[in-house]
Amino acid sequence: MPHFVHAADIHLDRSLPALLDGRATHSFALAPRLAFTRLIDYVIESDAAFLVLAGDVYDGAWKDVSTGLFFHQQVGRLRSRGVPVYLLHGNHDAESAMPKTLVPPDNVWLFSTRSPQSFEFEPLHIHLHGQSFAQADTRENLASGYPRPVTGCVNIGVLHTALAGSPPHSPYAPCTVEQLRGHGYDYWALGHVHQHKVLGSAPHIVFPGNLQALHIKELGARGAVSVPIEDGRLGMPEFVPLDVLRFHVLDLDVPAAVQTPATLVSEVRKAIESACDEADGRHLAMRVVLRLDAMVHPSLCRSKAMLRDEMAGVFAQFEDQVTLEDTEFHVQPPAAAVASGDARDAIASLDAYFAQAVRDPAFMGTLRENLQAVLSKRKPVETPEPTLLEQLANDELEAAIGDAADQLRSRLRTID
Ligand SMILES: [Mn+2]
Repeated sequence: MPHFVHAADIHLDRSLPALLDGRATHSFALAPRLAFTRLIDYVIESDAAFLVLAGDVYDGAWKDVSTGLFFHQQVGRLRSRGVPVYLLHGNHDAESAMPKTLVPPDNVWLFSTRSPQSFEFEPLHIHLHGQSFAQADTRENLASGYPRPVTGCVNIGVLHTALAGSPPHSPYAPCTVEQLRGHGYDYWALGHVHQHKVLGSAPHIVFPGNLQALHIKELGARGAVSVPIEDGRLGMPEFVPLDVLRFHVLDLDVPAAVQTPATLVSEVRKAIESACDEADGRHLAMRVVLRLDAMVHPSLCRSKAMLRDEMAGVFAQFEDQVTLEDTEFHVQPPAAAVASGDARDAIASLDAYFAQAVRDPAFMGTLRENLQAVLSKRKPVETPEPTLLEQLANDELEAAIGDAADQLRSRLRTID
């Protein structure tokens, strides 16, 4: 069955988080390019009639011309097969944001920035209407200027927009779903919002989401949308995952029975295995969130540096499937109210003492002075997490006092 493919927000050559750099084995830096190659493969293999790109194909000004050459190579694979590409520029690749460009291949139909422009995919009498961004910061309602639908034909509106506001996305080219619904088109091929969303079926109003997730806040599968064309009408859009790397948060509420690094590692290993089973063969960049309770897990809470090393140790075993993006700790401090008798008094007065200490300039001044003697003799050491001494040397006294308080609390608990 004939169909077309709608994608957006490819952000070619956006560098993925620094945390993932230097792990060349997984080519993270190339993930947006690899996903775009997959998109073109899909267009070819599924024999799509045409491809619509609804903005932010580029992440901004090219570092060098290789970004543009890559795009040409890929759409060139469609050119030789007679497949047109309808291309719209959004805020990231607005005319003003792109000091250098190349003349596009002749199968690419680029929507004008000056006024709405329409193209016809003649074999199926499908009309596409769109306007590219001249400036990144486009605040006018572009859709209101789009032409009326061509009667008796399928009409597709191509638009980069945040609709009536879609935080955290900037409120560009604002418009409402009601406005789009009332415009008379059959399909709105939207871009800008990175989460895949279908906002209606008559007409279809669709954000394909970004083709490749770019950071830990963009979880789950990413891809494009395939839209069937049946007897001069459009069928139900179908999401097609085309990403090469997925972000995942492994949020572990550590059970009370887990008391040693060995049992914790075994829990984490199981969680990694089940996440991999659901990843559809994609490499995962995973953030581990360990939720611990200082009362329940006193020995595990004693050293975050040790836990960090253990997490790195587990993930190293899954090198070809998973990469550790970061480890986060949420330690529930022992509340004074939960302790009993002397322990409760001791914890309560400890809490009061520490709370007062950080607010007392005289105390902090004396502490800083006394520490100078020790710190001036220390040799700097490289550790993934600042040690107490490093924190002190960096004048992070408050953080150091907080950590010291946590340690004292968990020790109070163990002698209880
Ligand atoms: Mn955008």
